[in-house]
Amino acid sequence: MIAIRPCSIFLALASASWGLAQSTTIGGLNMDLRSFADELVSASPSPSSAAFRREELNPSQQGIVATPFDLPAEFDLLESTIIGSDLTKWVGMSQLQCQLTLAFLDFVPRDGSGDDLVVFDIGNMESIAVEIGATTQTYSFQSSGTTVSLGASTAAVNYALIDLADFGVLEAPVVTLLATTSGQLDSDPAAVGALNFTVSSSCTFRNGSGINPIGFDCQTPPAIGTAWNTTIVTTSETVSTTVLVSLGSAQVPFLGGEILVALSPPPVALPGVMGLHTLPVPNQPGLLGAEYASQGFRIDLAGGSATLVMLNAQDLLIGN
Ligand SMILES: [Ca+2]
Ligand SMILES: [Ca+2]
Ligand SMILES: [Ca+2]
Repeated sequence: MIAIRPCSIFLALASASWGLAQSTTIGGLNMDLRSFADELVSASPSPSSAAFRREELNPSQQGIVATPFDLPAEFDLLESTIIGSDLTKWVGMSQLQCQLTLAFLDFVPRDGSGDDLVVFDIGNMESIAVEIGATTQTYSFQSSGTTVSLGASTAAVNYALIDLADFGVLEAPVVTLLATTSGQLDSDPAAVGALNFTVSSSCTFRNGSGINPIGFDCQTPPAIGTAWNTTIVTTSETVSTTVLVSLGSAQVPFLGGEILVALSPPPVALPGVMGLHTLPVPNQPGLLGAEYASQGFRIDLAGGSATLVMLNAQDLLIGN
């Protein structure tokens, strides 16, 4: 029988949230790595036209290496350069017609308090135009006061801070960057990230080797300020059910099944009645993006003996 610790779930959730998030600090901005753009939707003109240049820090020399895009993988190279949080690679937008349209898939920029979005630029401080919805605004880059390093090379990091209120939108899942200059003094965006964001809460089915019966599900997703409701399928022999929530996942053989949540630190048990367990998720923005593992358990009484039935797991992403 596994030990169930009825300690404070709120406390455990709240204290665990920051430990899990992977973040980076750039120019005083602390950013979750998942808050950066995830996909290059389109680039115009064609990257193979050499209007774009892929540039990256050379680890062994001072200065940069400039690499023109070449067929056939130019779009993918452009995407890997602008997507994510890596500032050691950036895109030179050398013609006025240059446009990059980016999509945010997991952490979607939203209009919160103050600035909501940041565009990082490398080297000289030029300007960039940003199109969101039907509105285009132009920003001059400002110094972040920091540099990015790779080996012996360093480059200045600049940024433009963007308030979605200036675009009249509540969310910006798609953002387009447009060059404002042409020639050598081109803008050099390296990354685009969200400072305020929406996260879609989700439950993701997981079942280790598949030996555990399936019978644990989410009725509602784990969103802050709401009740996260779960269900466990019971039988006529079931005498009790339990849901355990843990900081991490596991796959440990136990009593003919598998424990799918990490047991250290100890998981917490959700309150509830048989088959229905609920957790009120605190309305704390700091929980956004926190990830947990959960698993359903059942005790069945057959022929006078109790059997612990380990069910599938659900991996949780706390959203809003
Ligand atoms: Ca992202
Ligand atoms: Ca705002
Ligand atoms: Ca620049």
